[in-house]
Amino acid sequence: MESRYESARARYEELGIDVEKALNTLAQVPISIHCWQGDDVLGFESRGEALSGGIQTTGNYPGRARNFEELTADFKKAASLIPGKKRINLHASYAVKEPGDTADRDALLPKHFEAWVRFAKENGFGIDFNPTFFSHPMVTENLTLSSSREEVRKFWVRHGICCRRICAHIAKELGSSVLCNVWIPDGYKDIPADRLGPRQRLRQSLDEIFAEKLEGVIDCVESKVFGIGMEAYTVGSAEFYLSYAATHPGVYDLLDNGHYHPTEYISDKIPSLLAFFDKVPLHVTRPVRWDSDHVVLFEDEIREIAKEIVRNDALDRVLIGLDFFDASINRVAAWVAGTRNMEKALLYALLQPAAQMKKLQENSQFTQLLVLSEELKTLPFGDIWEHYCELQKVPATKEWLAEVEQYEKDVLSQRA
Ligand code: RNT
Ligand code: ZN
Repeated sequence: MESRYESARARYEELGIDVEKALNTLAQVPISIHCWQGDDVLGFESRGEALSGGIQTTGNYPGRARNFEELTADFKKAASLIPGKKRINLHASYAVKEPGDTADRDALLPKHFEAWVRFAKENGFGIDFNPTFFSHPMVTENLTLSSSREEVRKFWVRHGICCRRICAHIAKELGSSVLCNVWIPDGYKDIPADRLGPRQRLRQSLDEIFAEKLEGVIDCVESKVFGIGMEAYTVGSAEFYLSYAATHPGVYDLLDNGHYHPTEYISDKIPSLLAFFDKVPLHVTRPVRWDSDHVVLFEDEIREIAKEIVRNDALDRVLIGLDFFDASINRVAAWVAGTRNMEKALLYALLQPAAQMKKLQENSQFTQLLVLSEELKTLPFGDIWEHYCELQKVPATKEWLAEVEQYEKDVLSQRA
């Protein structure tokens, strides 16, 4: 193995690529792993409600985590098979409440996330956060912050406000900023009579939510092209949120690569935003037809996204988070596969002769650029990746799956 790594390294070094530096850089990049892959986005509220809000998990694979203990155990198992630095991305619906605590979404407090903070501290994870504007009876006709019913709108504004305070608290506890991402499902199935009104109300609601200045909270808003069942109109569209972020310093525009028209790519949007914003948060996922949330694979667009982050020297400005949920396969394996693929894509990007390629473009040497780009695709990348995994003390190859299968046998299959 060592010799395969050495010979692969030599191939990259012929192109002027510093492989050791790439490995060291990658080891410092945090990936924010979404907690919701572990339980089909259901959360701990157990009001017997199904997932709603234009998002859907398909499948009924056995062994879903049903509570904090199970979800954190599964997350830890997954994390042990993934190289690199990790953060855990939470949703407000994963509040951990004492029996009898009836605090609704608009009354959540830092104490409801103490268990998560402890878990993060014990394992050296950072935390990111999402208010949960779906799967709740106060989502009326698929509307939250844009509702014309003032009691509904106000309820969700209060939810946003208490979530930001929770984020500030977590940030202080961990000594690391918390990304607070607002995504709402609001939209209409068919052609609306009024497209502007809901957007004006959403703007007003966001202003109310973000009014309080808080230390350690990085606010962002996430657009979408359409939700399932809300095909005609989405209040929080790309233009809406980009305009909002551009006019509200401290609020960032989160790009989810499952949320655009199929010929639009966020790999091209990242550098556009980098020209104007100091931070660009991401939800990396894989869209397939109408679904926006398949497990991330090591495919072209993921590599292109990673390339834009690395080549623009933006590893500390682009906040990489994942967002997929698959209930048709082993959920722990889905976490591991998707996150390892993000890591892989970053490594792949770090192993490109970026300066040389930029030069070729600037000198209009497009033939050379094309040939070099193709050459890179067949270099012995796998040997470097396996070496990185070994350095990180995680399985280098698909042998990680055997560990997940064992875990399934010992733990997941015991869940009734
Ligand atoms: C939905 C958005 C949103 C959710 C999570 C659960 O389309 O992508 O980010 O997936 O908040
Ligand atoms: Zn998302």
